[in-house]
Amino acid sequence: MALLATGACMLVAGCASPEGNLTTPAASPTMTAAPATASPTVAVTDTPAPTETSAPVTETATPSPTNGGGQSVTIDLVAENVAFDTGTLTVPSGAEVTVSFDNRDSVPHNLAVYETVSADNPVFVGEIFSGPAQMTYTFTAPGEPGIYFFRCDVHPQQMTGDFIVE
Ligand SMILES: [Cu+2]
Repeated sequence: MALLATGACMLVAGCASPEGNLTTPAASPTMTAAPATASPTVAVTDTPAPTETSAPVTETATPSPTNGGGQSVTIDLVAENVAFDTGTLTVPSGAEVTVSFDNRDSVPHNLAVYETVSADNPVFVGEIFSGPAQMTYTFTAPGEPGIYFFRCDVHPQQMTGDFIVE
């Protein structure tokens, strides 16, 4: 059907192929029957506009201004065999943090949070106590999001982790 239409197109002036006729009518010498005004206005728009917006979308993670907004979180933390059961503690910024600390060792441990890994600027230093025993720590998370540092002050080499404030 399409072939027939294309053949008929040779005879009809101004007929444009639906596919976009690439054969320039004036160049073909066999098209003597075609009038001189054989549709030179067939706009071959085969230039795909490269409108790919591959720019990285800058995700502006707007931190919700809930600092000190009364958020509270409870974290279970276990110390056993001179190791914490997690290497990461995550809390919302400015939240009231409650840590249920379970020391299952007979040796003393604690939880202490600092601003940096060099144990600068303590955010919170929990009481050191021997187990097996449990203690509940409560403190307020820093208002500024970031990666802080926590450790056991008795075992600053073995018992460390990231204290992440979101
Ligand atoms: Cu310890």
